[in-house]
Amino acid sequence: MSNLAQPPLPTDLSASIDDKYTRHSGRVFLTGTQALIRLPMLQRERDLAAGLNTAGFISGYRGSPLGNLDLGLWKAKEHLAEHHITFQPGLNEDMAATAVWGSQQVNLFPGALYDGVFGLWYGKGPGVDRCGDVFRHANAAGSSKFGGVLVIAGDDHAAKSSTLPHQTEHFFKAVMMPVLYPANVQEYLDFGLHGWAMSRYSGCWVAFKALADTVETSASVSIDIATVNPIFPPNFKLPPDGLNIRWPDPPLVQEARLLNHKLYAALAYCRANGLNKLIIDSPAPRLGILTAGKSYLDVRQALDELGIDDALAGEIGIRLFKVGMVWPLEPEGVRHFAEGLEEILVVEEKRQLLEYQLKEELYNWKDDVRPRVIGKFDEIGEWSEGGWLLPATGELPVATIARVIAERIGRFFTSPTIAARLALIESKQKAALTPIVLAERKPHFCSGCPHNSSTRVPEGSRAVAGIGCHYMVTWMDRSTSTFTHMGGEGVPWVGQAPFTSEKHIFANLGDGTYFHSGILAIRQSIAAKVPITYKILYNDAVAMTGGQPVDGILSVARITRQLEAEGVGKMVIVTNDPAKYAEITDLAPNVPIRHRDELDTVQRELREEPGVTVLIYDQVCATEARRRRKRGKMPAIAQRVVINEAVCEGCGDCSVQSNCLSIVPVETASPSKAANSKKDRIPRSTGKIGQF
Ligand SMILES: Cc1ncc(C[n+]2csc(CCOP(=O)(O)OP(=O)(O)O)c2C)c(N)n1
Repeated sequence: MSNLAQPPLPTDLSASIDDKYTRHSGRVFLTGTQALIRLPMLQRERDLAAGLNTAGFISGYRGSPLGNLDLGLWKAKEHLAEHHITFQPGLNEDMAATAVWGSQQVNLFPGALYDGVFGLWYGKGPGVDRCGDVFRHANAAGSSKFGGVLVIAGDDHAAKSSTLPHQTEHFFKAVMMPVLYPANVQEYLDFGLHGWAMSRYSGCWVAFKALADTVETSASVSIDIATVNPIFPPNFKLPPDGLNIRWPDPPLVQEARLLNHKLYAALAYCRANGLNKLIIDSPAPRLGILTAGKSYLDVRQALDELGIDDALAGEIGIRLFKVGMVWPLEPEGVRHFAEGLEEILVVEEKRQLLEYQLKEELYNWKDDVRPRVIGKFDEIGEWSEGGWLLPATGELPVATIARVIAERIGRFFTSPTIAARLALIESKQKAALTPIVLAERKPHFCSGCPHNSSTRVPEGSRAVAGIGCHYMVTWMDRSTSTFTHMGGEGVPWVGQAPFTSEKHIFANLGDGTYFHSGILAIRQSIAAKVPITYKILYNDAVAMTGGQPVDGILSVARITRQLEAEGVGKMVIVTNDPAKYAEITDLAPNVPIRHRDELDTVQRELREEPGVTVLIYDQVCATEARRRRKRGKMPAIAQRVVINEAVCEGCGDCSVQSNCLSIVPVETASPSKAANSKKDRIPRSTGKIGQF
């Protein structure tokens, strides 16, 4: 599909599941996530081969599309240990980045056991946003000579699994961190190794964009460490004291080093190693297409669907340039690419990053070389709603890219084939926009999920949501609206309470989020003395991202003691299993334990209390419970409720009460109450209710 170098075919055809981490040459089958796990092992192998005794340090925080990375790293524990790689997840992204910063300081002090420690940070877009302060400081401080830092940012352009779409390149530009954007799994390995080499050479931390579309794909890739051979630019003059981390290091000196040298060193590295490259050239070039990452693949697909192969592209006058380092944009390569072109179409997802940089590189360059640059807008630059050429919202469909390419080449080249292909693409796009199945399948709590019960609020009250599976309550008829980012739960109330006649609200807060940062939100509410009840939904798992444990020690008892020390008012534990508390002796004093059947009463009591109160809802995540039972770590369910079809009148109340999707309506010969009722709820229900 592309001109990217293809790895050689294997000669040894034996295979095992562990090959991905143990093979030293040839090809292995990897997902993007597995490539990120193998990558530090390859780095250590490369270093050893170069006579360096290095170690690796990985830290970060989970979140899609990097939700499974920590699970994979835990599974690969032995392989990582063999390669002297330590994985220590952060309590949150910021703490993780700070720990990675530390990995670059190892060789500043006596006692270092290694020549250097290469660091790897990971997190999803909102986690990157959270790290502004630490990234700015740590990038200015720099990498160590035989360490280097790679910052893996998981982006979700279409908010498929996020509360907002995100694109992190602009953030990295703000903290002046060079950004690599791999297009496929092979480039995860190649750019990853280049990233560390560039980081060591330039002293910068190096960002690495991992999009769901690439990190969640798999491919057969080459893991030969010899395929990537970093070249340190021979003609680039480094300052005598180098660019790496040191101490002491005054702020203005750091700023000057970064702006005067480090970023230029990164550009020189990019140039010397051909990270940006011309993929298709033409003897008589007219239209250039500049693109990167996923968009590069989309451009290739668009050309393919238009029936334009590389040879025809050259004949038509198309030049295609693929950018590997999207910020800062290396000028020599793009100027060379631009020379002789009439027009350049920049194809990139979301808000423009390459387009502005390209214009900057060309504007004052040569009076006679000034190709038109279009991308998000055409040359008329209509800044009006609907004026976009390649829209920045949502995802950029291949059909849109194909249409724009066809239109732009249509000015000097037409062919019946392209016209026919375009018509086909457009009709397919139209058909895709008209769904055949109109039913929407909204995500819902799992059957047996404690949030089915815990997220109810008593009549007359309302709740606010937070990040986690429980966020889905905002889609249900449960008086719960608005939410915050992870760790801000309930705090908007601090800015509302003084200005409203409303007396009290409930705020939902998952235990994973409490541990990540949410305890600070509670502290803020205590400081502001607002009347609020935090419902800490203790399901003993970071459920939404795959059921990971919190990254340290947490228990209901610990939470009660922490919050008592913070100064909260009344606390109550509500649980499906009060009996287990007979053995728990380390709760904070005066914390009653109530059965979940009393949830409504408890909430009515707490909303009358002054200040910040806390309800800890203790019931294990249903999916986690299923896993534990399967592994023999939790007793089997002793009691089940069965709905007998023969006596069920089909009132539908079991569905309403349990909120459980596993209760399936069954049509029987006898009439159902619900079908006759005004509400016309569910015709007839039957099913097993486990633990809901
Ligand atoms: C800053 C940030 N980091 C990571 C995420 C990804 N994320 C979404 S939900 C979630 C888990 C929340 O767990 P918990 O609070 O225990 O709630 P549960 O899913 O168990 O209901 C995470 C880590 C995010 N949204 N924001």
